[in-house]
Amino acid sequence: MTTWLPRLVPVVLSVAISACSGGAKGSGGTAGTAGGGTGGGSVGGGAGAGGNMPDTGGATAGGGTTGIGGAGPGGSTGTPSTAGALGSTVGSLELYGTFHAMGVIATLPAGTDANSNAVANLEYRVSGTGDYLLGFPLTRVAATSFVGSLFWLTPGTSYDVRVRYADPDGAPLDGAGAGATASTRAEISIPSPTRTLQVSPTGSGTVCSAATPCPLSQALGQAQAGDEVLLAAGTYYQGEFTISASGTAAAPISIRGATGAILDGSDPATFTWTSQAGGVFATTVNRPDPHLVTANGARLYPYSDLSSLTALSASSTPGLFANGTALSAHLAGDASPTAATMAVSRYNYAFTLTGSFVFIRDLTFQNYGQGDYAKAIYIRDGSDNLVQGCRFITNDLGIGLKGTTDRNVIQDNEFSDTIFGWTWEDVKAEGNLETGGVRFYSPDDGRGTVIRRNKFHDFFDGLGICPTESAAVTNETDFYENQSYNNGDDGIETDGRCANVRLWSNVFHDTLSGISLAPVMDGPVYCLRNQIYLAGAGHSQAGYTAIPFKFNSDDGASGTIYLLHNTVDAQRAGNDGFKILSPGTWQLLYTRNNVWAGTLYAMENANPTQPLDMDYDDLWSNGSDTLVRWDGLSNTHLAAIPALTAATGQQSHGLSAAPVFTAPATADFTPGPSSPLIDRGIYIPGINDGFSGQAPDIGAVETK
Ligand SMILES: [Ca+2]
Ligand SMILES: [Ca+2]
Ligand SMILES: [Ca+2]
Repeated sequence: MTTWLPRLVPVVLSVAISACSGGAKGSGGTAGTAGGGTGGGSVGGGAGAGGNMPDTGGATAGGGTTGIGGAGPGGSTGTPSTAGALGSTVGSLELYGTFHAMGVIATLPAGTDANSNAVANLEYRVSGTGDYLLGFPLTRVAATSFVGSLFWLTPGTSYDVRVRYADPDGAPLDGAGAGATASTRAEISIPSPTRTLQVSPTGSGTVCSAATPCPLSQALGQAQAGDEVLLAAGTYYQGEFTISASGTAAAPISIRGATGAILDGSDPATFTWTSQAGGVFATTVNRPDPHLVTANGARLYPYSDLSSLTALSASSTPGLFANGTALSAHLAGDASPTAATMAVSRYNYAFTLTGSFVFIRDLTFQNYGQGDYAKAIYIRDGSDNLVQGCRFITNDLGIGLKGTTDRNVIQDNEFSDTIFGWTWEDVKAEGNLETGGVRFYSPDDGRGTVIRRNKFHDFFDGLGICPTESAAVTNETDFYENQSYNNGDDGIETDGRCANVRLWSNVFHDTLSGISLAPVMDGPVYCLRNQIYLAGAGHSQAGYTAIPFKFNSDDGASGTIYLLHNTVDAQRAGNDGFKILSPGTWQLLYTRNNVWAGTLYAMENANPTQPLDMDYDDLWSNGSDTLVRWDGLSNTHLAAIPALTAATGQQSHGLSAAPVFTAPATADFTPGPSSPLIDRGIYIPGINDGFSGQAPDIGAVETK
């Protein structure tokens, strides 16, 4: 899979950049020419957006360029700002760097922009190196508060950042701003341990050497900063370890598995199963409330009473009923559990981390599912921890985070369950199995979580990355280069308190919905260069179809959502490329340079009262109905882009053409040589700098 992560080249070409062409609509889809910048400039102007735009397009500050559109970049660098020094300093600026991004939070003194019509433009450079480049403008989130992000930064690098206000009311705010300098986060380095504590499943004593390994509990108790706890191969039927010690950046506490090291939350005891009426078998377990029981590796549906279990009332799904230590199971074909490989959860969790700089690597976690809120790893007020290279197989939850949890990194892991085949309604009725691989409990006031290069599959929701509540001003969560597939509801939920949350270059397939933003409270949330195909999967009795991006919610209002350079290819028959359902309210849904390829409609909008600003997208469907269906119009069926634009004001530079991907059947969504997507997008500063050819390509992948 091609991922697209342009790097800022800290060399600024001396290119003449014309000022933004104001609020005028750009010309016919050429989005700036390389090295010159003539087109575009159309994304401001508040088209259909009810004044919520972060940019107003027409405003210029001190002769410089503003707005999201405008001049094209020169060569492979970003576009230099031509605005010169800030007029004066106003307000304050907070920066928060992650590896490849940086949150920017700008605050004005109360009353500075009483009519709330100023915009906050963003400029940045590698510290001390030449001209400032244009970033993506900030989003107003309150009367005096703006939030934005820088993308594609280099880890461990200092950046000068400044916000420059453009206020149509002129002085004193217009041309003024604030600057600050901060570094992105350096990549994690894992130093060699100062001491290795060797552990085995049958270890004993306190020595913890290779010759005489100790129990896991002993090594964890001894571990201090710089130590590594090394688990030899084997299955550890253990759990509920709380690790309160902390390492340091230079000397973390490492907990690492040798190949074949498995932490298993199930009870290794052999249970005696007694046949009951109706194909049910019963036993007594050693610890009450085993929520998670598997038979031959497949999770049993947790029925709420014996009669439901006997009848297998959840779509005939094999199941369990637990009542204290009394456990009943009903397998397929009324088979006896004695003839199956059974796993009965005994532990609620493997590790709880309350400290910092604990690095957990290369371990398998399975069968943690006893009691309420079970999870394999619980990060509780712990920061700067790392979970890397681990395999999470059938736990109630892989990793849960709660409290003050800053800068935890979850990377290169695989999370899975076995419930993709269950019906949507049965999972909803059960109520506790929508968790997936990673979840933030509420409240989570931390910032800077990075979740990257993981796989999430065979869940209901792949994972969720926004807590319901957070006291932090922004989350600063990055989710990128992950894969989420075979999930019966959402590939990922960002539902909740979600401000400065960035999702890029992820792949979602064979899920019902791809990315759920329902709602994303406060915002902004950025979805960039994600690929969503074969949505509409799953097993719903109601016959739900694909919602590649989900906005509908009755749980509250979303902030501003940016969908830029995503590719949706429905592929599965009878599904839309883009679908807005009701109810739901949001500040603004802003889309540019996306492919919405459906097999029913390219796009449906069943919630037309909410503010949209959509342009430069490719709308395509090979279905037999019209291109677009849009509620609230005298003719809800629109056959082509001009009719859509005339009726709704959207997509005035939109494209409707078969995308001609290189090999969509094998998930290569690179535009083919004859693709109409090539050079058809609009330049967006801070987002698609460094494009090839004459302009950015529409969709997730830029041709080289
Ligand atoms: Ca003003
Ligand atoms: Ca969901
Ligand atoms: Ca191009």
